[in-house]
Amino acid sequence: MKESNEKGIHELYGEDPEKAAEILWGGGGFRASRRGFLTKSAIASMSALLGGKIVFGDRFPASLIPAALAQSDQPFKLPGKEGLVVLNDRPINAETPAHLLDDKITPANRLFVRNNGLPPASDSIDPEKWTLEIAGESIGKPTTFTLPELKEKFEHHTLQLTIECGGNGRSEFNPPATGNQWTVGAVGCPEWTGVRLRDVLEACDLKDDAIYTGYYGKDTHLSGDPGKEAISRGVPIAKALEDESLIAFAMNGEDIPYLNGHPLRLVTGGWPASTSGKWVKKIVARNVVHDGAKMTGSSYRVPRYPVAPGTQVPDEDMKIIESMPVKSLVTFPQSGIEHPVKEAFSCRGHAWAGDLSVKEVHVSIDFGATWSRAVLEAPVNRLAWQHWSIEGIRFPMKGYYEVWARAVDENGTSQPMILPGWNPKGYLNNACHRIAVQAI
Ligand SMILES: Nc1nc2c(c(=O)[nH]1)N[C@H]1C(S)=C(S)[C@@H](COP(=O)(O)O)O[C@H]1N2
Ligand SMILES: [Mo]
Repeated sequence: MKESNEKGIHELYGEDPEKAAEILWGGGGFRASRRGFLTKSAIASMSALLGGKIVFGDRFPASLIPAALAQSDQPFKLPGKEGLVVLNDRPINAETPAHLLDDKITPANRLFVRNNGLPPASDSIDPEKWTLEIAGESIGKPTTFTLPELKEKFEHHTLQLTIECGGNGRSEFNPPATGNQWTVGAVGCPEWTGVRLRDVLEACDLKDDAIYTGYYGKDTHLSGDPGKEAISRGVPIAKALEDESLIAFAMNGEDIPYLNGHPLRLVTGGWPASTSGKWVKKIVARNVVHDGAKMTGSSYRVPRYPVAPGTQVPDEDMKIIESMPVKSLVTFPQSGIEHPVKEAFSCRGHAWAGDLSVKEVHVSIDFGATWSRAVLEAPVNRLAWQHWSIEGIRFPMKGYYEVWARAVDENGTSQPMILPGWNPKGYLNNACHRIAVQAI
C-alpha cells in the first residue's frame, strides 16, 4: 500500500507526462524539458537511476517513461545497489533480502534505501561546494561551513552504526498500515566516517536552553513544491550530543552512495533511521521539540499505551519513537534451503537493540518450544550490531522446519515470538526472524 501522495511512475505520467518528467527528473527546482525533449540536467538524473549514461539522451521524448522503468515489476537497477527489492518507485524505496545482509559490515550495494521525497539531481551535488548551515533558536553563533571546512576543522571519527527504518517489519501488521510494506530488510550496519554533531554544535555556541535538533536535506517534496520539506526530523539534545552521533561524509571508506545521502548525512545509530538526515544542508538546535515534516501526527509516533488492532488513537496519546527495540536477523543460510538430515546444521546472523547492547541470542527449530543459546560477539563499538552463530543443530527427521532467532537486550527484554503491539503506522515490529529449512 502506498501513501496517498506517493504515486507510482505510470500513474504520474498518465496524469501529465511533462509535469511527471519535471517532478521526477527536474529535481523540483527547474524545468525538465524544452520543446518536448529533456534538459541536460533531467537526462543526468534519469541516467543515475537507469545505471548508465543515456547515450542519445538529448533525443529522448520527455513524455515517455524510460522502457527500463515501464516494462517490468523490478524496473530499477538502482544506481550502486545489487539485489535489493524495490517496494516503491516514487519515492524510491528498496529493501535488502536477509541473506544479502550476511556481511559483518554492510556493503554499499546492500544498504537499503528509504526516500520520503525526490533526491537532489545527482549533477547538482558538488562535494567541494556543499555547505552545511548550523542555526536555530539555541545556536549563539549561526555558521555555514563548506564540506571541506567541516572536514578540516573537526576531528574525524569512524564507527559502525546500525540504522533501521522505524517501519521495518510493517508488512506483517493486521489491519495493515499504509506506507512501504517492509519485510525485514530495512536495516544495515555500515562503517561511517564523519565529524561529531556535538563538536559542530558546540563550535557554533550551543545554548543551554537547547532541547532538540532538526535537520533539513536537499531532497524535494513529492509535490515538487520547493517550499515544502519531504522530511525534517531531529532528536533530543542528549542523543545529539552522544559520541556516536555523526555528521558523516564517508561510508565504508568511500563516498556515501548517492541514494544514501551523498555527500553528507547524519547518522544517529540505534534510533529510527528517519532521524539520520540524508543530503543534509542545515541542522538547527531548538528550544522546543522540533516540529518539522514527519515529527507530528502518526509519523514515527506510536501510542503511549497498548491498543487493540485498528484502534483510532487520539493525537495527544501518541509519542515520538526513540531508541529502537531489540531485534535479530538470520542472514545465513538463505530461507528455503535444503539440508541433509544426517548433517549438523549451522546458522548465523546479527542482533541489535537500539541504544542498548544485546546480551543473548537463542535459536529454536520447534516454533519456540525449546531454545539453544548461540555464540554472541561483542559489538565493535557502541551502537553497532553484534554477530551471532550456532553450530551442531540436529534435525530429528526429514521434513519442514523453521529456524527462529530471538535476541535479548542487556536489560533482559526479549524479542517477541509473534507480532508486538499494533500501532496505526505499523512501526517497531521486532518479532523473531524465521527462515524455512527442508531437512532431506
Ligand atoms: N533528507 C532525507 N533524509 C532522510 C530521508 C529522506 O527521505 N530524506 N529518509 C529517512 C528515513 S525514513 C530513513 S529510514 C533513512 C534511510 O536511510 P537510507 O536510505 O540511507 O537507508 O533516511 C532518513 N533520512
Ligand atoms: Mo524510515
